[in-house]
Amino acid sequence: MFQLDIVLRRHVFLVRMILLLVAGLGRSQTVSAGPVLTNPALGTITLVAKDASALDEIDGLAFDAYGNLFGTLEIDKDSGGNPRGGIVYVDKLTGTITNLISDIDRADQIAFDPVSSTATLGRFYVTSESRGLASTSDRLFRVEVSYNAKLPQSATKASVTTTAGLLGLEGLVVLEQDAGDYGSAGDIFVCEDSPRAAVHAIAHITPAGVTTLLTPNGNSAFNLNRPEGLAFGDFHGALTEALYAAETSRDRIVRIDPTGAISIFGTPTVIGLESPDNVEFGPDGFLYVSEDRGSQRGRIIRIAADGTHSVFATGFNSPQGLAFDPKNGDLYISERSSETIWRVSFATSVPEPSAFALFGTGVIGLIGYCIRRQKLLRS
Ligand SMILES: [Ca+2]
Ligand SMILES: [Ca+2]
Ligand SMILES: [Ca+2]
Ligand SMILES: [Ca+2]
Repeated sequence: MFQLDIVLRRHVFLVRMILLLVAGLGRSQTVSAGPVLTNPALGTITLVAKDASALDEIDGLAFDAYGNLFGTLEIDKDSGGNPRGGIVYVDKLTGTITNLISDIDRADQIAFDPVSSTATLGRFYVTSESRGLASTSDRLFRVEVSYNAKLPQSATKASVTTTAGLLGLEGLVVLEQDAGDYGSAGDIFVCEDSPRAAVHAIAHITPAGVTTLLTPNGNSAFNLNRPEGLAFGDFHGALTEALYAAETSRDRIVRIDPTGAISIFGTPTVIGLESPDNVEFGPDGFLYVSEDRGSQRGRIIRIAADGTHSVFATGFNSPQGLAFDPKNGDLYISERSSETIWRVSFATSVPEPSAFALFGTGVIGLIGYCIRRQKLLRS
């Protein structure tokens, strides 16, 4: 009887597998496969939220120090010229979307400002990729989020008046601490993905609005062609801190010195980098890059401190925003063309390009990252 039972179970199992396979083949014509990690051992990808209305034109992503997730909606003005873009709070556990601001024209990137935030008031900056004329207002916004029990309740916005006119702002960095010749804690960097031919500036802005253009600075060698994402970091101490921009029209990531001098970082052609959009430093010491390519051709690339580019994930529909959860290092990715947010949960040990790097940044780096974030939460 025991033998017969096993044989029967095997048959049932086989029939179920065949049915699942047939059902899967049938569905593959209509249901997209969704994004996948190039190396499945690195972790898992799960869906956080998908909402054609609430996540319309979802672009930038950012966390606050409490681990709350925020996103920007890069929506165009309505036919009457009224701005409709804005900021949403995304409950990362339930996927529930709460609209906090809905009158910023083409809100693009959002960054938490740990320097001026308090326990009850979170301060953020938001860029507007407005397509109007260069202006000293309504291009960069300061947003204040009120909390109740560490959860966002409501938000207000105010335009930062800059001393130079800016247009089509996209990339955004807020310095978490003093950074030598780059500036002081709380200073802001933005870049213009502007329609003004050959005048795509990267600007340094103080909290008071004093604006200095790093690029172009009178030397055409410093000109950029459509800089989009911006990140500031040091690959977990492997390099000196520097500013990095995704130069989308030239399919490359560039390093920008405090003087505005530009150098190409690594060799993007090895993996055929195309239309890089956002750049974000991960807790594992890599610089992550989203590729703004539709029809499931968008990839997430990551770059090691030595400049090596590798394909981290594939199958995205215009991936844009990237943000790492300060609580556990999970990576969140927005898909603008699918109004979707995905989460990558990393396996416990984060593989690194070399054994030395695994010890230096994979484990110790993660602990250091968590300690730094804990300090932020307490301050
Ligand atoms: Ca944009
Ligand atoms: Ca963008
Ligand atoms: Ca853009
Ligand atoms: Ca883009």
